[in-house]
Amino acid sequence: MRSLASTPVAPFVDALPVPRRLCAAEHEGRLTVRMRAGTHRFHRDLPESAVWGYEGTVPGPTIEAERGQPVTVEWRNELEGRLPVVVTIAPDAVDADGVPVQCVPGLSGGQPDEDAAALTGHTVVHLHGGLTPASYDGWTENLFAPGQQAVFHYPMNQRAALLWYHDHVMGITKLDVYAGLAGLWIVRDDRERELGLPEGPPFEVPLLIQDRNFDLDDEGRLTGRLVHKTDPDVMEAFAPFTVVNGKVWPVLDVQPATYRLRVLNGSNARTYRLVLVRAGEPDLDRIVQIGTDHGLIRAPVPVPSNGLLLASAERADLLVDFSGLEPGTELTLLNTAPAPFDGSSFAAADAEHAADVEGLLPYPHVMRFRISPGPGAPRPIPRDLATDYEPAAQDALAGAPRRAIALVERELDGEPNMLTMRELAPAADDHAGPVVSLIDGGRTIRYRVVAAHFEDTTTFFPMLGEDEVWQLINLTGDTHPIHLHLDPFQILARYPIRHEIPEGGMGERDLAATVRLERDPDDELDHAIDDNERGLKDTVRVNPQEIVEIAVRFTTYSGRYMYHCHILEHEDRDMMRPFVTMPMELMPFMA
Ligand SMILES: [Cu+2]
Repeated sequence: MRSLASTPVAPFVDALPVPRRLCAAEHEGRLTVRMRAGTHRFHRDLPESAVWGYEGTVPGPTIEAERGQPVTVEWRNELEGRLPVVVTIAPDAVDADGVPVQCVPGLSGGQPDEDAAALTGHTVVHLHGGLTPASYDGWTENLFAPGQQAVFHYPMNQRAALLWYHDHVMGITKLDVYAGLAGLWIVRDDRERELGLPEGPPFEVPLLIQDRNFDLDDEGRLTGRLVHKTDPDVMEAFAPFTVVNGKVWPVLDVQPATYRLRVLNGSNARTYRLVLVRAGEPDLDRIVQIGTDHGLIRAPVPVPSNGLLLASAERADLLVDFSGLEPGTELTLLNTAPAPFDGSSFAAADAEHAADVEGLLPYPHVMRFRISPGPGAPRPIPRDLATDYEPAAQDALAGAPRRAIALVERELDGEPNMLTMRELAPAADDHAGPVVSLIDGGRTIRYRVVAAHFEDTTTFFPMLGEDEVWQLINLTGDTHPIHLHLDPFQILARYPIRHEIPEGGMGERDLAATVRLERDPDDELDHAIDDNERGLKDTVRVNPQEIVEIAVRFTTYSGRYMYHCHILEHEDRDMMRPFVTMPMELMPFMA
């Protein structure tokens, strides 16, 4: 593992910004949010960057809503000018010093992509985690251009949780979000208030974590211009600078008290494994996790001993006890996850040595907490949190409809790989074409591919109110965070698998593969469901050599929705598919 000698800008000098709060109740539930070009300073020592942001800011305002109180947002697209991001594919994966180009600023010899430079601000807004009618869910092709607006109604009939709103335009979500189009959305409810959890400043702090890269001028100085850089070996942009609430490596002064951190990984592609370090040692015992993507879990849990894993779009609700620490004490949040992430572990005790340029992690820094003088007391942590859901049980789901999806990566000559979701259906006995054979002991199920690309015919029609089991079969070498729009799900199982794709088995639409439900002797992943994943989720990490089973029930809204990988470069390269939720009584009329 190699690290770089020094950071291009000083870490832990800018104060952590907290995005402006926009409370729907103070505006009778009617909000106007304008998308605007603006400027933003990502670090004290960086020039201003041109950005696109909600209200022109990075991140956008944090919208706060109350369960059961609908919110109407007029999303006004007032974006002017062209995409404020230079997009490039560097010609080589490493620079003259052998350092991977994604670890350094600048274009690394790449040409600016002219098509990206020509983009004007077409947008569509998705509220991630929202239980939202299909018309307002932000269908990826329903764009609105500069000068146009959309009025979306959000019923907010959903439990308290940290959601986020972001752009979702077909093919360029990665660029619009990277330009700054993302913001947090907090739903609150009475259950959280009964528990006395911190609400609002100073003890509730949202942390939107992203990675960004910047251009260099002719003298090699950072210009602040945003750079989305990939290379011939890695199709995702893994930028070297971690940005929290819009600042590179910020610092937050905290009282010696309990803080509630609402953490979201809003990066395009990077997975974080967060370790809190004090005086060189991991200090994870201060952290208790009380919630996940869709709000409170049933009981508090420690974060995993290696650190808190968050792939793109995953959230964590944390209570961190800073009491008993002397003023001036510093605690640093570090990231130990290399990129692209493949599920492999890294000991928290080595977090300070996690820098690894080959793992596209030149700087593990995320942010720092610094204890300020003040009255301090730990806050008691409630033992029972959520009581409104039961853990999903395999046996209760024995008769539930099952859906199978293979995640595959197709290598292409001269252009970035395609990642697709191959929807599978049982193959008839006389089916002559390629099949995916799923072998579980003595039992074999043969599947054929029924959909391979986003625009292929819809094959998933879940019935409202009916439990379903979806099986996500990862035949790639990377971890994919798979996100379902609309209702949350629970993770039922992770099964280790071995798989083989024969020579020529991966067609443009077809797939031949043998998948065995058994552990490869060389497989070092534990394929466990972490305690903090046993809640209501909307995004799940599907690791290599693994099948993940989830239980989902769509409850309320009929219509056309999407599910996809939340690595935005994958989503934009075809790792996305539609599904249509239907009321049961319409089934007899479906041709
Ligand atoms: Cu993916």
